[in-house]
Amino acid sequence: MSEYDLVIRGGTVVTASDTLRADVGIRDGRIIAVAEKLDDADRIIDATGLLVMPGGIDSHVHLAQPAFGGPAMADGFESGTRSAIAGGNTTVIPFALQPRGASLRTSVVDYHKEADGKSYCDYGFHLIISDPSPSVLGQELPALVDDGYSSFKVFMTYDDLVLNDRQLLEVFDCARGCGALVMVHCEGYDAIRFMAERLEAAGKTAPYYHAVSRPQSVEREATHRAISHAELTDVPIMVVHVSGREPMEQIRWAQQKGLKIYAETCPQYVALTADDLKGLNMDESGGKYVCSPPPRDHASWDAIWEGIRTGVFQTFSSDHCPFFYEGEMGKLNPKARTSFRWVPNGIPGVETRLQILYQKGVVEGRITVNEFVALTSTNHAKIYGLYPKKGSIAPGFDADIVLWDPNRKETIRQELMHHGADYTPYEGLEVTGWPVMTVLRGKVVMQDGEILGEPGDGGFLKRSLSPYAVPNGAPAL
Ligand code: DUC
Ligand code: ZN
Ligand code: ZN
Repeated sequence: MSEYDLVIRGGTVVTASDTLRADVGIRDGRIIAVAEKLDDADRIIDATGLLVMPGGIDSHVHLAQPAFGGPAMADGFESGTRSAIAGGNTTVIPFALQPRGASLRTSVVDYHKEADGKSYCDYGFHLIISDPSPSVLGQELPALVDDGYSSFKVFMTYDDLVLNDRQLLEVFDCARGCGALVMVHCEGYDAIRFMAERLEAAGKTAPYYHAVSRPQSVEREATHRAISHAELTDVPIMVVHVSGREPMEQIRWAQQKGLKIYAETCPQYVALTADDLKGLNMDESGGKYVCSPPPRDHASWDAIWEGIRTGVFQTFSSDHCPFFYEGEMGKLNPKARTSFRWVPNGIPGVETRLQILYQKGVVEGRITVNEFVALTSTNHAKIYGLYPKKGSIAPGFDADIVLWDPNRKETIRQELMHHGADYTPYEGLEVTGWPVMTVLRGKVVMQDGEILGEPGDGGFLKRSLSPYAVPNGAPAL
């Protein structure tokens, strides 16, 4: 019997802290050696000229989420995780959503039925709390956190999901008590409703007005409010999908005060702008880019880079939330053509996240390759209770690895994608740097764009409490 099942030989190993020429030895799905030269393996993969990095962990994706009567998502677990591994990811964390009035536990059980046996990569679940009733906060949520669902998301907008300030405070307080990390969607419900109704009354219904209806001030105000509530309850929070300078500055201000406020940004906030929503002459094609918060402008891209470079942002996630463009279920469906308000809200991106950050960050000289690994993998593992199992290349970690060709030039195109959607919002974007192999716990699941893995290769991850969720220390109320 060989010492290793697999040796990845001759590559450059990149972690969040180091870049080194080393071989990686794998046995039983785990890394057991990182050394100058390893032999004695059942299989040797030649990684000469390639970067050997921890597989991407995308801690913000939406798969098979209930549609509330609207169009269904373009990805369930099978196609969504197929797309994830094609893009160099080995773990995703989608959301088990509690519909109002439903039990949280039942929502989780139902979501497992969507996922189990279908996933090409490993997965955990965040929870979405839409109905923080006394039984949810008193019993269900603490029990689920204990069971490995150690983070949840709350919304400050959307009819079906919005929590009022009192509810936010109750949820934050509960998170503090059970050690969970709260992710917050920061956009103000009333301001958006006000704007949307005004715009519609003026006949401004094209997709572009989606962006006009939720400007940065709406995001800034909600971000500040969430931070204030987090300060009051002394609970760390993660502000997700931050789109530009105004919310970024609120977060930086809070961090400089010593509050544990973390932040995530996404490819759409460095690669798309609100002008993309104009489509051709303000027609419906702009619907392809409708997501929330909306993409902003080039000055906002600069602000996001400032936040990435200075450490305001810890994670770079896709917020993959795929809908079709064409057809009855798509962004062009008849109801969606009547107003931006009804355009399915979200864009695909799990397969292109790494390439976009590598191009715009590493190739264009804004971040180091080590920062790239931190932003796409290591920090996700640390923040969401998966470390030291996932997120690095060192003895003891799962052998979740992406082999990256730093010289490969590609143009992002729908025909390269493995997702269920019928378009990519990044069509035509030229990048240098591409994932050429994905290894999940020692198994090669993607090579040169070909999917070699199978549904069911991925397993559910019970996550630990996040060390990032530990409060600053004020006595509990
Ligand atoms: N928030 C998300 O995180 N994803 C899609 C839509 C939204 O509002
Ligand atoms: Zn959101
Ligand atoms: Zn999202």
